[in-house]
Formats: sequence, structure tokens, C-alpha cells
Amino acid sequence: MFITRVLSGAAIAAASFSTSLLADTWDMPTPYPDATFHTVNIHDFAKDVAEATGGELEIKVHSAGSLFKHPEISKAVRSGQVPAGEFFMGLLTNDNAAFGVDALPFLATSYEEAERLWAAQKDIVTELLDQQGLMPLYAVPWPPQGLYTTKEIASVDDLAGLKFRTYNATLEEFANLAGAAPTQVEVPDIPQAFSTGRVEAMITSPSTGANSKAWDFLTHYTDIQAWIPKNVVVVNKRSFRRLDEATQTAVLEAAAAAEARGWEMSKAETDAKVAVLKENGITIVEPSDALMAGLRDIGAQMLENWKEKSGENGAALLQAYQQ
Ligand code: PCA
Repeated sequence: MFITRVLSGAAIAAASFSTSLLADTWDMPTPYPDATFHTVNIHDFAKDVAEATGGELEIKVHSAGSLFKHPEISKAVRSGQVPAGEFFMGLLTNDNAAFGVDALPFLATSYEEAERLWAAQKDIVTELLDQQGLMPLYAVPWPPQGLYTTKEIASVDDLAGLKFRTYNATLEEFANLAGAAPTQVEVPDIPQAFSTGRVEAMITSPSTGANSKAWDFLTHYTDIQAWIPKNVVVVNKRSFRRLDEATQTAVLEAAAAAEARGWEMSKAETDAKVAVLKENGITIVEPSDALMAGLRDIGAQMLENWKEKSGENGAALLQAYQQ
């Protein structure tokens, strides 16, 4: 940045000319702040692509919803306004329930189960994205989702009436079934939503809690490990096809590396970020049996609702996961 600012216009022109006339730059919108491990991983992905292509393809990451707001990112890639982007896969659950299976409570709660669920979900998600002119490059999970509140939560009854921050329709359904009052809030807006009293509880990962400095506005983290949802990085198929073959291969190889790296980063995040919460004074609570039983009941009902919505695709997906 600094260097760009002090260079004269002529120097900038010379510098960009010296890379290559054919070099391509892709703007890539992402929803989460730079410190988020997903975003760190995407920056590494972009670096790998630039290196592997000798600078022929530069991916410029626009984090924290700065280029497109989170709900607009998938549409922006679909319409070709941008060639690539990242979003929370379960945001598309209203397009098709298969996108949101990983946000269902207690269906897959360990990384091993999450891996099997992704394996069962991948073909269907790939086909659904294909119908939208998109191709998935890779998907990476968030750490297991836990409950953040301003008081101890002993049972589901204690959630009743709480103003509850949500991030997709599945979590909104959960909040409603728990008797809470859901409000959709994007990650960069979490601190303000709490400090202004718009919300007073949330379910999210240790990562997002720690990165949002949850200790500034709440006191308890209950480690319910309820689900392991994923972000997906997609590319517009036409944009991808326009790349020469060597560049396409470089993108796919960097994507495979990013997926493997991202899963490891996610696993490492879990304990590290719970420790950060603790260091900063958050009370880490093991959930009571009563709370878990109540949450599992809600999860069971949500799975039934999901089966109805997802139809044949959903049945095939669940069968592949459960066998
Ligand atoms: N962080 C994102 C999605 C899931 C997570 O752990 C969020 O809170 O919106």
C-alpha cells in the first residue's frame, strides 16, 4: 500500500506493464474479517495461485463484506460481476436444503463426522451449484458451534425470550424453536449488535467469539459443540473456462491444498480460541444434561423438517452419510 502511494503514476504504469499483458486479476469478495482463519487461508490460496501461475492470475481478496455484503456474494459470482467468492454454505439453504445439512444441530459434531458429511454432500452441492453457473473450489469447516450468553444457561427454558443473533435460516429456525427472538447479524457487525442491545445471545464458533472479543459484551460460553458448518469458495464457471489449461490446473491444485490446510487450521482453532475466551474472563461451561437433552429434541425436530424440505436429494444424502 505504502509503496503504491509513493510511486508516481508513470512508475505504477511501468510496474504493472512489466508483469504481463495477459495477466488477469480476479476480485474475490469474502464475508469475514482478515484475522479469521478462513480469510487467512484464502489469502494463502491467492498467493499459491499467483506463484504457480507466475503472476498470470492475481486473486485480490476483498474481506469482511467490503466489496459485496455476505448475502450478495453468491449472486455476484453467479452473475459474473466477480469471478470468485466465499460464503457460508448454509446461507443457500433456502435455495436447496442440501446446502444447509451441515448447520443442523447434532447431525455431525466431530471433525470425523463433518468429513463424512461433506463427502456425502459434495456431489449434490456440486450439481446444485453447477445449475447456478458455479463450481465449488473447496469447503472448510468452522470449529464446533457453542452457545454465548450473558448468564448461565441450565436448560432450553433459559433461552426463552432472549434476543438471539443468527447467521442463516437454519439457526433462525433453531432460535424460534428455543423460544428465543432471532435477528440476522453478519460477523463484522456482532460487537455493535451486542453493545447496542439488539442481541444478547448467539451460537457460533470459538473463533468468531474470540475474534469478536465476546468478553466485551457477554460472560458465558457453553461448549455444546452442536454442529460444524462450512464455508465454500466458488468460482463462476465461465470465468474458470476462460483461463488457459495450465492456469485452471494451478487453481484446482491450490484449492485442494487450501481445503486440506483449512481443515487442519479449523481443528487447531478450536482449543486455541476457547483458551483465548478463558484468558479474557469468559466462563467456560460444560453443558448440563438437561440443556443437552432439550437441544437434542430441537435438533431432532429440525432434522424432520429438513427431511421434508430436502426430499429425494436429502434422503440420498443422509443415506450416504449414515451408511
Ligand atoms: N462463524 C460464522 C459462521 C459460523 C461461525 O463459526 C458466524 O458466526 O457467522
